[in-house]
Amino acid sequence: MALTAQNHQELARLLDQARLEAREVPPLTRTHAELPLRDAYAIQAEGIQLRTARGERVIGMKMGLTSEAKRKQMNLDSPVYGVLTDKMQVPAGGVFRLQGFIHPKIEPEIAFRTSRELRGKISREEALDACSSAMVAMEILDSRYVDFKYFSLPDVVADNSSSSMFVLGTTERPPRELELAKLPMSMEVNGVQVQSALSSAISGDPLLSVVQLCELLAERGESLPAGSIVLAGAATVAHMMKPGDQVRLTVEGLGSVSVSVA
Ligand code: OOG
Repeated sequence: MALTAQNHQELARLLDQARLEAREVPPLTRTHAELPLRDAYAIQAEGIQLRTARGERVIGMKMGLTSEAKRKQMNLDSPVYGVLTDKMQVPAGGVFRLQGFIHPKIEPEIAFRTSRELRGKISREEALDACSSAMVAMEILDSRYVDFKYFSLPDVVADNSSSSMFVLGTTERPPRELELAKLPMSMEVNGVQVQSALSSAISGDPLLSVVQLCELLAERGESLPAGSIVLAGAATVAHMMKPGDQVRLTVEGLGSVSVSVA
C-alpha cells in the first residue's frame, strides 16, 4: 500500500524523537517493507521541516555513499543525500560531546561552497564555475537505527542519510586552483593516522558529488541554492570516537581541521 503524506509525517516524527532522545529504533523497512526511495526522501524532508520549525536553518547538503569504501562498509550501492542545518555545525577546533548521540562516527571529507544556484543535469565544468571554494571537512554521522548497520537505502535516506554534525576547515580555496581528484587526505586521532586516501576516492573526483547531488535533487524537482555548503561524501570508512580523542583531518592544499571529543 502506498504511503500517505500522513505516514511520511509520522515516520519523520518517530526518527526525530529518536534523535532528540538519543534512542535507537528499528529500521523503518521492518514495518514498511515496501518503502520506495521517493517516500524515503519525503520522510527526510518532513524531518527537516520539524527542525526548521524549531528555528534551525538549512545551510547545505551532504552526499553519502560516494566512495567504494563506504558502499562496501554499509553494503549499500548508490549515493544518497541529506540536508545540513546550522545547528549541526561544530566550529573548527571545537568540542564534540558524545552525550546526546547514539553511536556517532567521524569521516574525512571535502566540502564546497556554491555561489549560484545549480539545477538539474550539469557538467563538471558548470559545477566548477558555481563552487566558489573548497574546504577540508569532517562529518560526524549518527544513525537512529539499532546498531547502525542492518538497514537498506530507503532507511538511510529517511534518516537524513545518517547526518548528525560536521566541521569545516577555515581555509577556503577556489577549486580551480586545486587538482581536486589528487589530494592526499589523512585523518589522525591523537596524532596517529587512522584513515588515509586520495580525494579521488570520493566519486572519482569530489566535484562529481556536486554533479550527482544536482541530479538526485532534480528527481524531486529541487535545486541546490546559491550559498550552499556541500559535503562531498567520505573518502574512507568511518571511525569511532572516544572521550579525549583529538581528531584531525589534513588535506593537501586545503590545510587541516580538528575537533576534540568529550
Ligand atoms: C550512510 C551515510 C554515508 C558518506 O559520507 O558516505 C555518508 C551511512 O554510512 O550511514 O555520509
